[in-house]
Amino acid sequence: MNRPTRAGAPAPHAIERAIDAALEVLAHEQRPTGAWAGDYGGPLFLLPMYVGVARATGIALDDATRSDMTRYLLATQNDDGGWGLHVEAPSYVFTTSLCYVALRQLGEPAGATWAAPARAWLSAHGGPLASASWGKFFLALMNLHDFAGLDPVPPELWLLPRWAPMHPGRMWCHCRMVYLPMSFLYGRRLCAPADPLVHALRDELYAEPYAAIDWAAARGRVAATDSDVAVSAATSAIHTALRWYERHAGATLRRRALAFVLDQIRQEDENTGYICIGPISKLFHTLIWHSVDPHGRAFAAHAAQLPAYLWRGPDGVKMQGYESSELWDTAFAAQAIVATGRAPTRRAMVQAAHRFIDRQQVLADVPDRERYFRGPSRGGWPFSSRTHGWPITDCTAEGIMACLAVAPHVTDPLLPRRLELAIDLILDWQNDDGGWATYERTRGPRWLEQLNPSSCFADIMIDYSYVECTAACLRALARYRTQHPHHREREIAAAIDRGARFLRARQRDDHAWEGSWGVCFTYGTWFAVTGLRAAGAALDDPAIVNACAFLRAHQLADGGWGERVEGCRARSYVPTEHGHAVMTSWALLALCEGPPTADPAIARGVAFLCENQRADGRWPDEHLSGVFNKTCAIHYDNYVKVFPPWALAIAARRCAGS
Ligand code: LAN
Repeated sequence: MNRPTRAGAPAPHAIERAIDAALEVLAHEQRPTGAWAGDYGGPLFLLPMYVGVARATGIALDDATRSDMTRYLLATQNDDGGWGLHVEAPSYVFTTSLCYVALRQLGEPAGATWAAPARAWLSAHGGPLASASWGKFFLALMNLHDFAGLDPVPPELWLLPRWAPMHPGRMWCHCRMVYLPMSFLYGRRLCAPADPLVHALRDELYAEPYAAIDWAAARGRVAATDSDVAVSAATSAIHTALRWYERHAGATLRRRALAFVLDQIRQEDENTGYICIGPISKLFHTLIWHSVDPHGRAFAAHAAQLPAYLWRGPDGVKMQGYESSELWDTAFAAQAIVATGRAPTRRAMVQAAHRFIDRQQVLADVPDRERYFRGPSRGGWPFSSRTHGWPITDCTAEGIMACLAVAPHVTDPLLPRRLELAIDLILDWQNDDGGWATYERTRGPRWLEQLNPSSCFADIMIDYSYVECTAACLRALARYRTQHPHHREREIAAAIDRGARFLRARQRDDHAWEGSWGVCFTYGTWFAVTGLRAAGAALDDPAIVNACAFLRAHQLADGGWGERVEGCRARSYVPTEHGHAVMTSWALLALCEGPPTADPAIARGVAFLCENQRADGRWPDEHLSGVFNKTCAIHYDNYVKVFPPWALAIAARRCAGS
């Protein structure tokens, strides 16, 4: 494996065999629903929160689950004793504190062999008092940190007039849906009872006696390990003002604010079938309903949906970044199968995938949507399932493209009206800068990012236009109009033009595009190149030619491409030692959009993929290729199954000169 490759591409029949073997793997892994699902783990702050919430609410974890969670946490401990923000990251105080607490809550003794190095790492880095703010907040919920040491999150912010630039309704939906329940928990100072384990943990976590800790002095303290994003002077000033407010907050206004927030929470629960938009809000809502009404319907419904977020893998049980990635995975898989030219012989697989995608399209807006700060949903596709229901720009685009790609191969292609709904939503979502954001049009000013209090996640305050989302929407609009030229013809043409201009403006001086949701320049460049080409850029457009040259310059000696997640934070290309099948596939898919001259880089990339495929049709495990908010890597299990056959098929056609 990873031998330097010959100069030429493998023989055509060898490529065909590789594609067949990869499709056999996909066929084997398709679920009866028609979907592909996969491990969506990676971040290490989620499972400990799950364990803590289960304990605080009395949700029992069976023995097998406990031991598999323990196994996962132990397997992800770094050699220095700590835990990273994600499984490949150096240790953070945030996750080390939380993972330590979780292991103890799972029944591990303080004298276990993993525990002393963890405590030593923690105390050498300032202990929990130096954690990123979300870590302190969670410890406070567990009664392991005083609320006096937290930066205030007053629920009254939700009562600001809607036009206020700082109104939470203007924030990126993931940020506001984390701070929404946080403000309730903070407003009520909700925390778990101080049982014997809590007392023991207070002694284990802190250098000084818990009662003697100067919480006020430690406010705003963050270890260097947890400081990816500087907390600005403006944020500190606002925290000071909010602390003053906290001391004077009137009970009536607080009651009103808490009631407002709880109503928002209730509606989000109903809109998402108690899944919630993401893992943190899910856990916080569960805690809240347990405190509001432990015997009520809402808490029971939350408890029932909690395991949906767990993934059981060979490395143990983890909490995923979303309850599933099924729509996203299935939309890509469907497009990949069609791209290989094998849809006619894989009819059942394609038909089932299409049925799944068809069923996940959201067909109605959420009730009373403006009151709940929701945009339109009708016609969109979510990342996981229709039950979750939050539609996303690029998931909608991939949904459209998958449906268009499979249409000639299925008995019941998506109805034209349903495609129109999706296209209308995409048109509605375009930002003034010509780009597309993730879930909503950008609602807040850019300077709001200055108030990001997280210290370990970048770009969380507002929903920005992204290269990938924009490119995906361009591909979908362009592809749609070739097959349905008469629906909103002029608006589509104008949207494509503006989107293409946005992409061109985002090309960097080194001719790459920076990705935000995959690692990193390979991912961004693949999206941008295919988006621009779909928008009408010529094969020899300088933007395309230069981008291809950038990719060629980063091809590794083994013929593959590979980038490390560190490059996302550093905002520069950080190569891996050996090629990666996923990144090699993205690079190949981009290069195949370039000028049609014989390209030895493509031949070598194809050879890399063929040589590294195992006898069972799979490619070996590799570094995580997904990312969010610049710092946290996340695992897309199906990428390594879907992208290599897709890229091989496109590149093989290219090598054959067709
Ligand atoms: C996701 C998952 C899907 C992902 C894509 C659709 C792949 C992307 O193209 C757009 C952004 C999106 C929707 C996305 C955004 C950030 C998410 C929701 C996640 C990476 C999954 C988990 C992450 C979420 C923010 C985790 C919780 C942490 C916070 C900082 C709030």
